[in-house]
Amino acid sequence: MEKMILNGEMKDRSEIRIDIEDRGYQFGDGVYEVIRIYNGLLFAGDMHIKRLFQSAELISISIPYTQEELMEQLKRLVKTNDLQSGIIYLQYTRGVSPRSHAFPFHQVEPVYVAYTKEMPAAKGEKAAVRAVTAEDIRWLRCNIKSLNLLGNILAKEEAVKAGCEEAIQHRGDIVTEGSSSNVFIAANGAIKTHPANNLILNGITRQVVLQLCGKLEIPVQEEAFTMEELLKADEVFYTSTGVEVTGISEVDGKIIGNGQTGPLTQKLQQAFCQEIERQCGRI
Ligand code: DCS
Repeated sequence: MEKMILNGEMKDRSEIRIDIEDRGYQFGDGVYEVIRIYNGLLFAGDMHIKRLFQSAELISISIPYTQEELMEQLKRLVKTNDLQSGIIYLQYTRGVSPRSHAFPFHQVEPVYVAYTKEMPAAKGEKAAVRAVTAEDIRWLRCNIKSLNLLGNILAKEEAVKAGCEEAIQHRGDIVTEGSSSNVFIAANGAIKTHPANNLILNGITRQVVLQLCGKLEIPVQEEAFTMEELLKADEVFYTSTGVEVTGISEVDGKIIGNGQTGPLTQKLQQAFCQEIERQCGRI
């Protein structure tokens, strides 16, 4: 039986009860992370845990562990569940308190849940996918990995309705990010992606890809780009813990490049695979 963590304790799913007045349930008042596991090891685990602490701090939730303690718990969970390939999902909510918008008057303990899910590691070449564009209707603190995902969900639904994999969001003319991913373009041998400010989530995969661009000496600009640049780009790709580095073949029906994963994207996919291998061993 797979175990989960509730507030630091390992439990069976059937033992876990979440209160109706958990502020995560009623308000989406909490933060989360999704961490990939390859060969039973956390990929970029430190970066994810650091971001979790940052997100929590930005909404004044205090996590009662050190980053090292939390990491040890997650490693133990993966080991207990004998997970080789998959993800850890974890979330922290502000806790349980009678429903009222204001923070609980009396200090309450945050509620922390973590569980694992199997997901096969993609082997071999990944096919490029189709995307649509969608107006970015989210709030102005997208740098916080908040449980509040309504804007993201509505954008993803636009993609699903169009038979596409992802929705590329834009504020007016400026491309921000995917509904659950970061978006990059390549034009004239250089790469562009939205700067890590309050308008996007600074993806861990994004950060790894930027480091890899540095190593490979691929020119990269963390600079906002327009819808026109997106549609005219030589290559478009998107990144996340789930999709890793994946090419985009078509945006709103317009073919990008030759409609297949472009050469710079391929180069980064290979480098990303090597980075997985470096951290977690061969997959
Ligand atoms: N932008 C948004 C809005 C996201 O939700 C995510 C990840 C990313 C970017 C990419 O971040 P990572 O590279 O750190 O994954 N979303 C997670 C999610 O909700 N499921 O899987 C990943």
